[in-house]
Amino acid sequence: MEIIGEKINTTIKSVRRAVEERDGAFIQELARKQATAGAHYLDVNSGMALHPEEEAADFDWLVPVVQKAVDLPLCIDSSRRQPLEAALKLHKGRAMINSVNGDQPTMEMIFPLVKEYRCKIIALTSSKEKGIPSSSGERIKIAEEIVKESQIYRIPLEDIYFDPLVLPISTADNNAVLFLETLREIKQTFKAVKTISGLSNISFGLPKRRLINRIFLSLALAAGMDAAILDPTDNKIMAMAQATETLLGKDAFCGQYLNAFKEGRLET
Ligand code: THG
Repeated sequence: MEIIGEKINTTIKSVRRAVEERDGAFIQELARKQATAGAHYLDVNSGMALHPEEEAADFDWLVPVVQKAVDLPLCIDSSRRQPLEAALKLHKGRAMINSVNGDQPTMEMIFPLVKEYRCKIIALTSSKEKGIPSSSGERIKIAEEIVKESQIYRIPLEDIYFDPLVLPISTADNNAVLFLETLREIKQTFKAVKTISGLSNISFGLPKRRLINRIFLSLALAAGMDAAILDPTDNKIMAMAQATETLLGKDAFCGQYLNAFKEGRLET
């Protein structure tokens, strides 16, 4: 499983302050902690900036600050052109963009950037017109439109990470099942594409959210999910992820599991 560390996100108050005050040490500490914990990408979000120019200026500062601290590619969390271009110009390695959806103007803006900068791209199965459809069939239809448009630019299918979108289980009993069904159908329909999720919306409105999030991660991995946006400094979720991958036959001779044990990464 590929892990995208979620913690450099201005929806978190302490991070918002650090970005506003240009507190590089704080951001670099968050970056190092997530890298040490096993993140493969770091999500970088400055979505609290109201104006695109402001968000672009934040990325001008954030991208080099983070990449000076850790040798990891970033997941640029924006859907606006100016901030994305600012971030991609400074980024070292192959970035991921978070995200495109099924809106035609958004696709026509994002896919040329994906092509030019050889990015990976997270694609949400939603659109302005349809919102987040309540059936997996309608979500697959949006995914089909995204795949079709992406092929105009010859984006390799394995660089597209579909996010089937999680709605809280507290608002409809079927929301987790709907997510898992959509994920399986996307993998069956498009074969080479990847799947990803932020997971934590599932537990919104319930107590002991991390309990729900951890079990949901295991279920999603069993359904074939390739990547997750999560807090890699949460030892319990990382231990669960490792045990699940081993159980799913993705760990020859339990080597990674035993290694994680030796390094003390299974202590919860
Ligand atoms: N899919 C995609 N992108 C996403 C999501 C997704 N980006 C945003 C989100 N979901 C994933 N990122 C985060 C980042 C931070 C936190 C949760 C998800 C977080 N939340 C604190 C909490 O839950 O306790 C509250 C914030 C705070 O401390 O103020 O840390 O699904 N493509």
